[in-house]
Amino acid sequence: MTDIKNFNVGSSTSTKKKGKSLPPKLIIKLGKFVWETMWHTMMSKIAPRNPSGEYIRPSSQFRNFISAEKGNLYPAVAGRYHLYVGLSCPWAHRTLIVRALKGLEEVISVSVVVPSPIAGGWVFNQEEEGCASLAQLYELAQTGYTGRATVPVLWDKQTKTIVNNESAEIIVMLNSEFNELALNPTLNLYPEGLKEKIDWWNEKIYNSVNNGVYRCGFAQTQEAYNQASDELFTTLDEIEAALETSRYLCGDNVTLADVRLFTTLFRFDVAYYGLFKCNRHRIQDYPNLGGYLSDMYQLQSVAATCNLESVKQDYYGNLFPLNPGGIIPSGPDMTYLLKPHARHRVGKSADLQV
Ligand SMILES: N[C@@H](CCC(=O)N[C@@H](CS)C(=O)NCC(=O)O)C(=O)O
Repeated sequence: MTDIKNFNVGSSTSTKKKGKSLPPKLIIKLGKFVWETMWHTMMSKIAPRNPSGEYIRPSSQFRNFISAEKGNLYPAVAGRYHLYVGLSCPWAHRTLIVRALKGLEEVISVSVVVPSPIAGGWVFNQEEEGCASLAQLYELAQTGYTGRATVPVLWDKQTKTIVNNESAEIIVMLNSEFNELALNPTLNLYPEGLKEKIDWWNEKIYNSVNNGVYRCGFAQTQEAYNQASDELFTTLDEIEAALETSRYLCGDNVTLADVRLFTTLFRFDVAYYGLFKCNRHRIQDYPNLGGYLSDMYQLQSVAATCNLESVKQDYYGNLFPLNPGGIIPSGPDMTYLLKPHARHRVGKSADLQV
């Protein structure tokens, strides 16, 4: 606790200019009022809320599809499409993983954007399409665009527009539409026979885990936080139980449901546990979830898409209202990601196993 006397705000020990300084109680009251007002104003900019203080994520606005079928408006061809991603972003990370697993590195190019506290959004390291920031790229795609300039963006270099900016849809396209060009065309992360189960997990995990951690971190009332935190840890318990007998969410092979869960789990102990107050348990404290996270991390080419330093820097360094001092924590120790995980005991070796 800070010693209020050090501020010389008119405590009884102060001998200077009696009557000119404010009493400590008033200073605290005033400071609290100003900070709370500012905090809610800033939070409403980064995190839209409903009247109960719950975080409401805006929906993505570009929803076109690339198709393997010739003659389509956006045909699957090599070299035409580009992905814009931020390394700290869990949604963008999904697209990098599916691109890597399918072997599409030579087919779809990538640029990494970085957060700029000055610009208040993502910017490019060097100009792209004549733009300095992602917001300008959105404007180029749609004049007068008023939504958020989010990553990932699937960009069409030919028509200079955004095909799609919804990660859940981009990964479906990358999985199925580029098989004629992919190095790993037989890998199917969304097989027909498992679609129902994958969709079931996706819906549950999106609300309470993927978006759930944001609902905790961006909650603006205690009730909204309590609700989000309860839902988050109830679902994590449910996943922990399912992973007792199943190597991955839907059996022995990795699916899109695992990719979507993984990018949140990977950031959990590093960012969400502390900054977003998701601190009932760490992922490494769950025997099955902890092992599952290491298992996914160690899959061929997944680790190369992961960047813990960017996660830490971007979350702690750029979400000012949640961390006004901007101090980046030194921990936690994440070496467990590289350790043997013993997940083989619950399922035979998967098709992606190294
Ligand atoms: N629904 C989108 C969400 C993407 C998203 O929220 N991305 C964040 C980064 S983690 C972003 O770019 N935020 C910038 C902003 O809101 O201004 C998806 O899954 O693709």
